[in-house]
Amino acid sequence: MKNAEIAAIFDRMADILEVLNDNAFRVRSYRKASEVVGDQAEDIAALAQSGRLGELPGIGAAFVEKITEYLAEGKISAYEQLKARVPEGVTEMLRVPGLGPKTAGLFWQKANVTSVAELAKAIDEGRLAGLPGIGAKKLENLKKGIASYLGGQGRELLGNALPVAEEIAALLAKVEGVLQVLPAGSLRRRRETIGDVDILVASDRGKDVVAAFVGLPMVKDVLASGETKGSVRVEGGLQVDVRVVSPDSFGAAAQYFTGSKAHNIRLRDLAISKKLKLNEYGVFQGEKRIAGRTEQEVYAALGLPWMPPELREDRGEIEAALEDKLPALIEEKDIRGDLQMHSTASDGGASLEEMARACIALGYEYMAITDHSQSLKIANGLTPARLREQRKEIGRLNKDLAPFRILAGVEVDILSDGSLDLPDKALAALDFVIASIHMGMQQDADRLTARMVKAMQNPYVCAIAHPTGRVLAQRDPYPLHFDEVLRVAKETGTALEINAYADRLDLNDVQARAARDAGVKLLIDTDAHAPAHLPMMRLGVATARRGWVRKADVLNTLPLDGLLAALSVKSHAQSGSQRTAHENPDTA
Ligand code: DGT
Ligand code: CA
Ligand code: CA
Ligand code: ZN
Repeated sequence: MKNAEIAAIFDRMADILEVLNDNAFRVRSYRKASEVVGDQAEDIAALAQSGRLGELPGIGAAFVEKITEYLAEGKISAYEQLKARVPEGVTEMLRVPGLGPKTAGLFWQKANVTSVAELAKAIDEGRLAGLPGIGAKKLENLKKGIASYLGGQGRELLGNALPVAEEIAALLAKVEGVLQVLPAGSLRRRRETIGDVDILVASDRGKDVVAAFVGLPMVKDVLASGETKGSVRVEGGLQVDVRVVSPDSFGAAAQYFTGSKAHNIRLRDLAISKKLKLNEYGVFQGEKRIAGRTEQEVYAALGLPWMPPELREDRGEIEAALEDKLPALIEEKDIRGDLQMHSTASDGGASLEEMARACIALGYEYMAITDHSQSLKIANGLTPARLREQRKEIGRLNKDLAPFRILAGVEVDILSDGSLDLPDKALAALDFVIASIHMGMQQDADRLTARMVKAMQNPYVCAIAHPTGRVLAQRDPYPLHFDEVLRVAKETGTALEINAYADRLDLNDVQARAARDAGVKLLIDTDAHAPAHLPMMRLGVATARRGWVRKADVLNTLPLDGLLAALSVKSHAQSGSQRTAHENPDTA
């Protein structure tokens, strides 16, 4: 169905006309046409075929011609001509939050600003102050808008978007006439960042649902409000779209609007190869709808099993499904403990006991406390003596909290030369050692990889924390020869962490999958610095699922004794082989 594409083009044409300061009626006619086409439940192509396009409100002969042209040629020449009249950078400026077409046109024509970069410069140089309607406050807001557009390109962290989406979904579920609510799009697929939130509602009372939605308390700006669609911005700038669909097509809409686009394109091709048609209203055989009410039904009509949204990226899931080889993904309930967190002993905000009680409240069987090591002075890292003190406290708490178990751990720094920040003797006394790089990240890939390899070769290092060091929207990953890291992790029996903290998610989905494929064991840990961070575990599990990770790939799904056995394998194996070598010098 081309409805959405055509609606988007008319909207962009209206934008460009407005930038060009064209007649306001003309601009409005394009906005109206965009809305009518976008809200149209029936396929525009079908309407065109039966000659009923002109019956749509606001769609006169000129629009009928443009739509017909698009359906036949895949483009609209009037749009191509309009685009040629405005520099591309000026149209791009419209994507800066808070910058509308009128203002963009003004900046272009009166100050010769033709890109986002030039806009930022012009504001800094004070060249825009004094233009009609442009006050200091407006410029201040534009600067913020530019920053948010450039950093993250306007995308929000999954960890921030998820609670907003869930709160809105819960409120919508209470609206009269609402039968089902589903946050779809990239959020349902649990991508690490979210462009906008797409929520689907099954109801026969579209207008009332949209009215209730745009009236919700967290709504800051209403961008659109129609018969079946509403679009708003909430506090913080996140855009949320709601679409209301009939219960008959809810499954098809869920499938379509969950995406990804790449996954959908593959499914559509599969449908075509079976002489079927797939769109957001259902699966059709000729005119007859053969599926649409549930996603299950839609996939089944295409000869596929239902598949978890996290897999829907066209990364081999369709091939796997056809061969009945989809992985059984890890689930949140499989997690039995959290093995990376900090307390007030280093840079955490809560005591060891508070963290432990919070873990118990989450239903965990164990946790590891992993405060920083001594070199990390800004984080008040622990010396061997302070670690010994902490172990006494752990012993006392373990008596009180049994059968819950606190593992004595540390997050030991990998120093610039690859040596560890604590002597082996201090590490040997602990239940769990996770090593990580916090300093010297500007080294080249050869040196960083060599440091990590050396750390993994230490028999007491159970795992590597946040292996690439990236922080979303703040810091790129440091360069590593990742294949070499995987090879040594596998060879030494060192686990790699999927750090679940919202702005880390490190390993990411693709790296987690590579690790799994290489047979490397994983851990999913929150790196919590307070009890409130512990629930971020779900973000790590989501990332693991996007990486096709199964329960058996993740060490902290094991019961306590299984975990302890797995953690000690490495030091035993290495001291074991040393012993063998010592007893049989010939084989050394
Ligand atoms: P985002 O918002 O950038 O994080 O990513 P999505 O995946 O939520 O993308 P969005 O919001 O543009 O669209 C929601 C879903 O709608 C998308 O995942 C798949 C579907 N969709 C959107 N545009 C197209 C399209 O042109 N073709 C097809 N087949 N599906 C589309
Ligand atoms: Ca989206
Ligand atoms: Ca969207
Ligand atoms: Zn760390």
